[in-house]
Amino acid sequence: MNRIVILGAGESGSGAAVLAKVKGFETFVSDTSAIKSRYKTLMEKYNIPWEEGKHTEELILNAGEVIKSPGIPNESPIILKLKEQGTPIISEIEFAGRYTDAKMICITGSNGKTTTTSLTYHIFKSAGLNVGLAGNIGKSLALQVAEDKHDYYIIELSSFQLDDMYKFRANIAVLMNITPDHLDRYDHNMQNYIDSKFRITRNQTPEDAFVFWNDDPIIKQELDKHGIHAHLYPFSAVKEDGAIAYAEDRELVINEPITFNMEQEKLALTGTHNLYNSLAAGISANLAGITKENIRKALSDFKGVEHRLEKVARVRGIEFINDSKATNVNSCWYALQSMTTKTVLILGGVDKGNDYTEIARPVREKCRALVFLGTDNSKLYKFFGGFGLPIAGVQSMKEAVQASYKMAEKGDTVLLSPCCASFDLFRNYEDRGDQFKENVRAL
Ligand code: UMA
Ligand code: ADP
Repeated sequence: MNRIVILGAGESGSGAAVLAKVKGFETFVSDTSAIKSRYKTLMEKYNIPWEEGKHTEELILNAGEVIKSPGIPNESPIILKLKEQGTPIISEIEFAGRYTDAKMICITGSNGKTTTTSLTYHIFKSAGLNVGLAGNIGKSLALQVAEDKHDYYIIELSSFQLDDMYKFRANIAVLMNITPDHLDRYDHNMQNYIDSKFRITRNQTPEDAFVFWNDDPIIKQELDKHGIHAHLYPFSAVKEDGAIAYAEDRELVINEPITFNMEQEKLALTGTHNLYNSLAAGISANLAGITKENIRKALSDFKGVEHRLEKVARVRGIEFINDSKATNVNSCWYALQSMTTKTVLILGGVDKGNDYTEIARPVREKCRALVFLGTDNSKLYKFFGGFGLPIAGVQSMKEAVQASYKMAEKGDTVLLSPCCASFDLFRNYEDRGDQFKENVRAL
């Protein structure tokens, strides 16, 4: 048990390594690719041995426990070998949870995680609390537990991170929604993905809180199947049975644990999906005892998150919006839902088994034209080809921006909300969004 091996030396692995080392474990890190220099520097600072370009079995199979980076699939040969010999495999978050008494506010869901996590963090931070931001948002929890020490952590959790969590307990667990995503990692079985999301409620006690969207059909159907002990805080866009928070008469209302209300118009984030995000963040802050004044102020002065319905510029009366983070169909549905003008939609990329039926109606109702941006646009042509809309098929962001600009009319919006991953033409969704912004600014 005294030897801990960490697989993957990215953000989570390097942070876990530092924590393992400072807690006195014999620590070893192994990565199949070249390790980024900032993570090498961090490990060297703590004298942690590592290897790159391979997973050497003799150095890994003798571990008492293995911490696996979330990007490593369960089917990878080294993981299969470790499982076969019964070595416990945990996530960085599980490991970090053992070494802190801080209050854990954990946020998961298929969409809205990063926005809700950032907004919740903003409220806690603005209220003057000693709070850390961690998890799938890009910051290792383990490193903060080793180096920073906070009283609260606002943690974004992906299903991959939840998969390797066993004893971790969220004081406040937030489940935004469940729609198909990452099914390639779940044997194309939706139930596996759903079970993974519900792991956020594991180990919760009646003193803990489970905050969730009351109108999500999957959450509704699954709620009774997971032995949840936490106190329930369901929210909805409208006042309805069961919901303790909602919008009513242009006000955002939270009834528990302390009554709270504010004018909906004052919310920094707009659109129905962002109402959900504001409700979830508001409930969590309310549960933590943050004053109404502080919650109101922070919900209204939040600056938003890059690449999520981000206004880029208005060029000759055409508004350009960057929603590059919309990497699945459901998030694009919400983006279209919040459009108030005719829209030229740019979509496409690496399709994760998408079913575009969900956005057929808003596309017919709101779109003036479509731009398909991907190395293989055939599935998009097949689905949308008969809609009677002008279509441009392109293979670079420059062409996409130019084609959309040409097809849009004054007063329209050009929306990049791709429904797909970005890896065919871009490094990642940030690169895709950045290239969009550069090309818009160059018009
Ligand atoms: N690797 C191996 N062996 C393998 C496969 C990969 O050693 O068989 C190595 C890679 O070479 C790489 C390292 O593992 O160096 C990367 O691990 P990782 O992909 O798990 O990435 P981290 O840098 O540790 O970042 C992870 C999350 N990444 C993923 O889940 C893919 C980050 O979420 C998260 O911010 C970070 O931990 C801290 O918690 C990113 C993400 O894309 C933002 N998440 C997905 C999403 O939001 O859709 C789930
Ligand atoms: P995640 O971290 O879960 O990917 P983000 O907050 O980054 O979520 O938002 C990703 C995209 O999902 C945004 O571009 C937006 O269009 C959409 N979105 C945001 N919040 C929600 C929500 N509560 N429900 C559905 N879609 C949402």
